[in-house]
Amino acid sequence: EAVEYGLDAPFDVEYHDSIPSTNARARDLAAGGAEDVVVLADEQTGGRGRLDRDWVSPSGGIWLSILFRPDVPMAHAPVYTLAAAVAATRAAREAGVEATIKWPNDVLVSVTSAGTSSADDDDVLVGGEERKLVGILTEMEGEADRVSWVVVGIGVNANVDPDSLPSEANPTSLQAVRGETVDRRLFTQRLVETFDTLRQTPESVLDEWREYATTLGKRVRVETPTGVVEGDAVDVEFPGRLVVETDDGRQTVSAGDCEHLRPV
Ligand code: BTX
Repeated sequence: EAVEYGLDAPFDVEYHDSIPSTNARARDLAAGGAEDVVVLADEQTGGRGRLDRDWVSPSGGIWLSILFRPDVPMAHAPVYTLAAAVAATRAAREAGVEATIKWPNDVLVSVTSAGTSSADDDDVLVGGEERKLVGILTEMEGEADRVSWVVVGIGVNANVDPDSLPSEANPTSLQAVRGETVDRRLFTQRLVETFDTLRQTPESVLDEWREYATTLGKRVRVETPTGVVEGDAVDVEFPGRLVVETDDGRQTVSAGDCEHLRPV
């Protein structure tokens, strides 16, 4: 299976049939001095989401972490989360799945568009809902003026049964939406290739991000460690802050400070 994942991108590839977490493995590799590595797994037994939440990662998904060492200050690192969301969304759309981005790090599919390609799916009956296709977890270490390493973890529900994922998260998968399996090698190739381009031109990430975003133009309520920000989400600004027009004026929220965002 490892051979299946030879990537045509400037990264070494490390493939595991099963591993606790590709992010944890990539962090270990970073501590050992490695750079430009993609860690891939068919299954994770201890996958992690943000804020130490679990990420359920059965066999058939695309669970990967990209380790690299960009020459940027720590404060710029959130842009790589947005870059990963753009790369995953572009790859999903190429696979026929109309994915959209919910700030800061969720890639979703709305049931309506899912319904067109799997009309006999029960999911269609739910109506108007957005389901989670991809999760992204970015971790980093370094000094304020320069990161030492960044690990971008991307979890794509590829060929997995959404019923095997936590139902409260409203999960879906590429397979469920398409009604057939997706070529994981090809999807991974496109995803990593796009990410590789975007990481070199971070200033180009936001335009494509805005194109795919569902959050902009909506009224939102964002929970942060310092309180709730509620208002109209009007824009995203570098390196990933959401601009919210509140009753008390314009406020920005950093991607890392978002504990929960919901439309209101
Ligand atoms: P998050 O904190 O935004 O989302 C975590 C929440 O998503 C969980 O609390 C659960 O409700 C829900 N959830 C868990 N598993 C799934 C799933 N497979 N599909 C949909 N919803 C789910 C998102 O965190 C960041 C996830 C990053 C995962 C990648 S996979 C490769 C790398 N290794 C690793 O351990 N994490 C990253």
